[in-house]
Amino acid sequence: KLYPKKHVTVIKAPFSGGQGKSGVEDGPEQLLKSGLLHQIESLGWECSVADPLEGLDSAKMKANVEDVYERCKRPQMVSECCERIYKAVETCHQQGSFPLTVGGDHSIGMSTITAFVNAHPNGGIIWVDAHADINTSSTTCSGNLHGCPVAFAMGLDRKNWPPQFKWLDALKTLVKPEQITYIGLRDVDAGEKKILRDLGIKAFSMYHVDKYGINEVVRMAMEAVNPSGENPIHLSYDVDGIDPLYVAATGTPVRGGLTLREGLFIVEEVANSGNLAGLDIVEVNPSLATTDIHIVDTVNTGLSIAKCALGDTIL
Ligand code: Z70
Ligand code: MN
Ligand code: MN
Ligand code: MN
Repeated sequence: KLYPKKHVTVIKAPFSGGQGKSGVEDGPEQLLKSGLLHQIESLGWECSVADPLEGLDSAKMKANVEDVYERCKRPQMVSECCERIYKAVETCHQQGSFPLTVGGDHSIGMSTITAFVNAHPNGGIIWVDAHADINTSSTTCSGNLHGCPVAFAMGLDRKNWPPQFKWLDALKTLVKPEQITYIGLRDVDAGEKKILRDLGIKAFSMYHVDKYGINEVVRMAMEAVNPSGENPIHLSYDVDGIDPLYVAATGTPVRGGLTLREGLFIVEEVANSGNLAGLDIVEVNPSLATTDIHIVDTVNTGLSIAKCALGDTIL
């Protein structure tokens, strides 16, 4: 059993430096305010909160126009925050507490998945997202580092990394192409498609969800990253993987996404395998709602993802 102590650490990552819009830094507080901790406890887990970005002046860091390296926007801010988040996730794995990292934008995925593979070198990663987030410092068109965390976690294009990423450069273990797969893709840049093809990274787009059904897609995804069935799995969940009908309050909504049930089934099935070792819930941006219903829908989707990860799903 991975977490016999049934202890969760909610790692708050109120971080927005990986993209331009503001508001995503309010995601963690919004989920906590809506009862995340109470929900976790009512599912029978003990719960504590970590706040690794406490004391940083995020607004000031985000406003620093000098924080640019070639195409990459805010490398200093992203690196500094992501290093702190890495350490918080690392501590969880060392202490046997389930790391539930709540964003914030998806840049922090570079921390959660590298901390995961350093604790579990044979682990597998399932990245649920409309986007592949595998642009390198050279292929990114937007310069937004939340479009790049997978490439950084894999050490791609390392020679062109902004010099700030020393902590990442020093890690013993990085993510290998066969350790990661995707579900929900539908907005992938041309440069990213080439990287996915060249490295042979398995990916299940919305086309595959339609063609095979979500049950078969999750089975294939788990088989891809955990062929023995015995290794831990980390789930990095960008809420924009789910259709904007259910998740409107997010930075880059893309039509034609997972239904709410498909999106939750992924989490239930990985949790049922007994191998779920960590979870990220990212890109909840309450300020991008146009009505209050949008906020309620989006936040409730985040809460449901957490519930499916930590609760028994069998009646
Ligand atoms: C695009 C880029 C992205 C999330 C947008 C978009 C990346 N590929 N990720 N929203 N969550 O800018 O690199
Ligand atoms: Mn662990
Ligand atoms: Mn996305
Ligand atoms: Mn993402």
